[in-house]
Amino acid sequence: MRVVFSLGLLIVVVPGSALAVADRPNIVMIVADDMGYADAGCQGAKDIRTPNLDRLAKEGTRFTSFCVAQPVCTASRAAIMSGCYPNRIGMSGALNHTSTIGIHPDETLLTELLRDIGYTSAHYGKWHLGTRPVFFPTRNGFDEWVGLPYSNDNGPLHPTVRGIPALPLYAGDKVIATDPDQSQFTKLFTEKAVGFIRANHSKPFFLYVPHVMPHVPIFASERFNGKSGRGLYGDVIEELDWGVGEILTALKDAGIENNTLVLFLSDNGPFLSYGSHAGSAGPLREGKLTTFEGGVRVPFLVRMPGVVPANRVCDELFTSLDLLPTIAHLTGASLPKAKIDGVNLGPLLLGEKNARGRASFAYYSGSELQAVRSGKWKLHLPHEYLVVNGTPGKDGKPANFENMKPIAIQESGIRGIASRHGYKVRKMEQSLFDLSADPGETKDLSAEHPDVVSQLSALADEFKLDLGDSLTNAKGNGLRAVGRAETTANP
Ligand SMILES: [Ca+2]
Repeated sequence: MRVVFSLGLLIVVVPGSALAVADRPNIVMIVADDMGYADAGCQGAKDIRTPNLDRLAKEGTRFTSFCVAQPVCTASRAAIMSGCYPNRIGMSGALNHTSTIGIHPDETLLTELLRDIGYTSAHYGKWHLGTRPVFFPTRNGFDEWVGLPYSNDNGPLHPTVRGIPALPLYAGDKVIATDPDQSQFTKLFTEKAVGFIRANHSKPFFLYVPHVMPHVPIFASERFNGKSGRGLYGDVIEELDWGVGEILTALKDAGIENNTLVLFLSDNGPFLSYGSHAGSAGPLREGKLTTFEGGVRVPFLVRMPGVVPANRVCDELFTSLDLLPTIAHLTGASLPKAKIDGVNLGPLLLGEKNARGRASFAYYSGSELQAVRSGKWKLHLPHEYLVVNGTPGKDGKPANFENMKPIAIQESGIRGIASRHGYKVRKMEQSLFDLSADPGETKDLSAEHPDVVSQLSALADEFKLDLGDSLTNAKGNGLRAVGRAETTANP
């Protein structure tokens, strides 16, 4: 089944029937980078003003158990765009300027599905699914893009790694600036987004705005600098919130407010080692780079007036894997031919009676299966994880900065990340948490509920068979190839 919207009325259309292009809803997806679960007023922040995000929550639905697929940039974005667990399609971690891999050309991304039914699309912000032009957004269904191929600390501003080349800002395949003034990023991508809406409001479009901020190093423009109650980090969030407001105004001015699905999310939790320059996961445990809720559970706000229920808070499990099939359902797009992991949560999004969230979720970190969730239960399998090494850092420096030596080589793996970002490695034993009563994952209930442990262990075994697990040497029958660049020359 698929649905079309007209003047706020929901019409169910039988599969395969023609859908007038003009009736298809526009999609605006705004993604913050490393914003924490509690970094907006509607999410509990007391010292950051986010009237526009709060407005999205009021005029739409705020999902309180929305998880991204993995707690780090590239992996998370791969899932958003493909509907697949990132390890299924060979994507993990965060690509950098030396990376020669990227999203495989055979993977069908959300943009390509929408393009096939007549959508125009643009990308303004950070891509991170391949840092060579052969993998860029314009080779993956976008009509245009302006932004960074990888993270904004992947340049001379990195606090601990030396010898990284200048940060390139691209428009299409062309570098239009190197080491640009990062205080202008939020403004730039917002202005581009607004211009795109003005130019394309008469036909269906997909506007993807994966902001560079608030990933370190953080910057706010002059207008926002020093204005919030939480230092520069708060300023940066308030500017992002302004950008959301500009986009909402542009939609209203173009007369397409009621025919546009607006989604706001973060790609992973806060980079806690950076202390005063990091966000907050609120009541959730840990942050970015971990499979605790603080790493993967993020703000998720969705608005489409008259279609997505307003002023609703929904605690059903929703993940970034589900965005592709859910958006496909709303727009009438086809699904990719290859297997995906996302579930169509259209009925839940639209507030249909008794509609539920997804049944289960696998928490992978790279190729390690670290935890599984079913209903309210989350079982951690034994794994290593990162905790901030001592006092969190400040002013752009990670924890333990005074004891770090600048390094030239980016060592991979958990210890490499720990050494350059101020973390240390800890061991997690098998533990069972009731997320409905204990979202902070503090009380291990495995001794009280051996039956639940055994059910979730069986679920973990199913994931291992399909997607593998490097912790137990499970190979994974469903893993697909990673894209490899045609050239290893620098872009
Ligand atoms: Ca991120």
